[in-house]
Amino acid sequence: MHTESLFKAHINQQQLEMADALEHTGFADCAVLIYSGKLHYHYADDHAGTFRAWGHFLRWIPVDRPDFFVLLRASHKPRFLPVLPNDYWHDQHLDMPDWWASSFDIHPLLSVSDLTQAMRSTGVNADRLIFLGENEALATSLGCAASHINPSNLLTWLDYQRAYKTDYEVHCLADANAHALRGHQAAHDCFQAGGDEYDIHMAYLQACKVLDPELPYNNIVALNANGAVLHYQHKKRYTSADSHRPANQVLLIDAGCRAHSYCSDITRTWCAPGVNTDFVALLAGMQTLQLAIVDEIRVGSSFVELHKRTHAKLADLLVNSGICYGSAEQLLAKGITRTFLPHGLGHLLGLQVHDVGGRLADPLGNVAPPPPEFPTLRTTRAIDERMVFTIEPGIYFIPVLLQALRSGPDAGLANWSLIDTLLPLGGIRIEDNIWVGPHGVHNLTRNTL
Ligand SMILES: [Mn+2]
Repeated sequence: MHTESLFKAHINQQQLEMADALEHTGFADCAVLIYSGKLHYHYADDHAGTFRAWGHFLRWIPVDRPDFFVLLRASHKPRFLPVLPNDYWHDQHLDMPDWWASSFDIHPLLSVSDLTQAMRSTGVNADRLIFLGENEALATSLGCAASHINPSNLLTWLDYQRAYKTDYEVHCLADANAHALRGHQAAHDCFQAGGDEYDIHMAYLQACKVLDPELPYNNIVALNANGAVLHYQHKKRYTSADSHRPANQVLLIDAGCRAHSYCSDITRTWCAPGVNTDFVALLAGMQTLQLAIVDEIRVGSSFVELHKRTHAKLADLLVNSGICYGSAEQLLAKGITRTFLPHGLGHLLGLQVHDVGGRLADPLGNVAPPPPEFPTLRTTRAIDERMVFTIEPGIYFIPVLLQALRSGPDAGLANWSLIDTLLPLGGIRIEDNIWVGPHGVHNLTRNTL
């Protein structure tokens, strides 16, 4: 289907969902003004940090810019109020292609202070106006009561619903995957050619034709032992004068892209030729495990159960690869798999890379906490049609966690000589983005729509 018709259907669906949300949260028939957000300047400076619009704004307007508003009223076309100042320091031009702009009534403003007048001309009564977004002072100046500024029950309801993607959103998420895969291919090639973390990161950006601030998150580009740092943040670079540069053995790269603000989140692990054969076999084992977990996804099954199944399979892998002794049951019972996989199996994915509502049991705000032994699991939702989430199992050799195992009562269950060989190689993670569609589970990272 054409993007314009997908987008129109998306906006129609958003209007129905907003009316439903207002009805259920005690705000029936209220108008809603959603603010994209403002720039945050550094202290005593005219430079601002990287801007990221509110997720609930981006679900309506696919442009990530500050000081934009969207006004939603029952039986009215949504109104888009972008502030486009007369500014000769920055380019304030806004491209508004028909495919999305035709879904809105567009009323540009010259300044945020023009909003009051613009709202007055809509005839919306301030008593019946809800404001969503930062800048509560602005909401107050429009006459909104405190109870109508970011009402938590409404935000929770919208957070919960955001897990259900429209066809337009899935289309964007698929594009974000295709886009990122070009970067992953270039990163792989740069790694095999001997590039350092900086070179690999730049190869990724260039292949995707993006700038750093446009990424959905800070790329994790980890060579060798750095792969065991779960959110490794550096891009280590060497000059030709550095004589102690280690050879590339393993690359763990966790990198995504955005398409109309929808994110992809993909991790691949690559070995250079000649890497320790136990590690190469472990990588093959993890690739098989990851695809097997994807195969187990069913509508109605619990993400928590899937996470537990991952640990059961990891226990088998630890035994079969000779990293641990004893039985898989024993490793699970003693929590030893958590030493090697301390993060959750995955998370909801959408306008934010760790999308909202992952632990909500229902739209009313009841929370489903993760099991106490898995506190880092980001989603506990029952898997449902229209959801998109990541599946990202891994196995890591993390010194601080291994030290605890080595000095504890279960040290005898681990093959320390093998672990010491694998420690300099960091770890493995394989991450794909999964859509639970009407015709079954679809891997957006491995298959085009
Ligand atoms: Mn992820």
